[in-house]
Amino acid sequence: MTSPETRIFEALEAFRIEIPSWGFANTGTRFGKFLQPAAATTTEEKFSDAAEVHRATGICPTIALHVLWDLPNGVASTKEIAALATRYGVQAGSINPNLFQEQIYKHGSFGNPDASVRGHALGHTKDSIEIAQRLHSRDISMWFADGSSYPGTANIRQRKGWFESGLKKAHSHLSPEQRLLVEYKPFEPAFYHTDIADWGMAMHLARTAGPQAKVLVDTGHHYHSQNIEQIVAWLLSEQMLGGFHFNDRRYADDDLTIGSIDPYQVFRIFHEIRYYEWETHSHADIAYMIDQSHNLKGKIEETIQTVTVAQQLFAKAALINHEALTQAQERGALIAAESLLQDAFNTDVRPAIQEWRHSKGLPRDPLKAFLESGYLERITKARSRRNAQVVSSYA
Ligand code: RM4
Ligand code: MN
Ligand code: MN
Repeated sequence: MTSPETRIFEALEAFRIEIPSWGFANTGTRFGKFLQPAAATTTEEKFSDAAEVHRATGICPTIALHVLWDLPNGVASTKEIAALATRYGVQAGSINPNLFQEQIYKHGSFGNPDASVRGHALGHTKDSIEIAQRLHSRDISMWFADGSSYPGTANIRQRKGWFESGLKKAHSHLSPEQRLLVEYKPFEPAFYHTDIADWGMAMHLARTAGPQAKVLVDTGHHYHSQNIEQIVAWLLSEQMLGGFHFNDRRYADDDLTIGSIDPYQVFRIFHEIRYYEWETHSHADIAYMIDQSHNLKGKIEETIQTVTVAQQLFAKAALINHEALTQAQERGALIAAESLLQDAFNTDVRPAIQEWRHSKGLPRDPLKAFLESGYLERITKARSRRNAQVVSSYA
């Protein structure tokens, strides 16, 4: 077994995490928004903020984009995005079609009973695939708000069929290196049934769509006490895990900071991935992404905090001795097996991570470096007037 520090260094070399453009914008709850003077209101500002996170941490080279919010002119916006990527040194990451915001989607998108709405949704998905192609971005992330809120109001089987054929059509537009990620969520905004409610439904639809479709696990999209790492282990074993949207939750889809409520869970997820890789001598091709919106905390600071916590939990999982774990599991040595996880989780990996950062020419303390850079003061001054004018009411 190599030294803990070497294991951490090796793990960190490979660990990159994508941050969402919407984490820098003014967002809120369904009751209203609390505006922040430094929030980003343009795509350029989002790229600029993401670049600061990457400068401080060194592990966020890509930014997830939401088509309607970041590319308002669709395919025609790609030139502008490509220029921003060059200017700020952050590449476009996953492309997220928006199939929930427009009025026509009141009764769904791919599952809408109206064929013309389903056609419109597919057209937007095709455009999103083209946007991704032009930006050399691999993953198209499909999240659907589709569902119904009252029993008897939707034909669940018929909608399943529409999803099967819609996703199959979408898949046929992918170029060979692209992937279609299918995200699931048990409820919200629909409160009776959601068309893709869990990982089994997402996996079925991904398999039906074609070989380049995989499942996206958003950690906030589960019922209470669901064993997410078991879902992860099963998806890995089925070669169907495409990526993650990390966030934490206490009650529903709260989009709280990763690890702020249950860091051990994120650690257990990372452990399942690393255990799989060790056992299969393979690299699990997984997109690690953050899906959080920061309503109350400062957005850039919060994103740096998130990335730092993710890195720590990943490093902790790298400390588990897989040989010893396998032997303990085979012997039925329960306490020995469990202790291997607990000891790794309880190790303070922060000094080793600081050393790794230093070896890469990165600041040892990313948040401190950011706060000392003067960037926050500059953007607060430059953006506060515009942010004060944003309409923020719920109704
Ligand atoms: C959803 C889901 C999606 C995200 C939207 C905005 O709850 O997590 O991934 O795109 O929110
Ligand atoms: Mn998500
Ligand atoms: Mn969500």
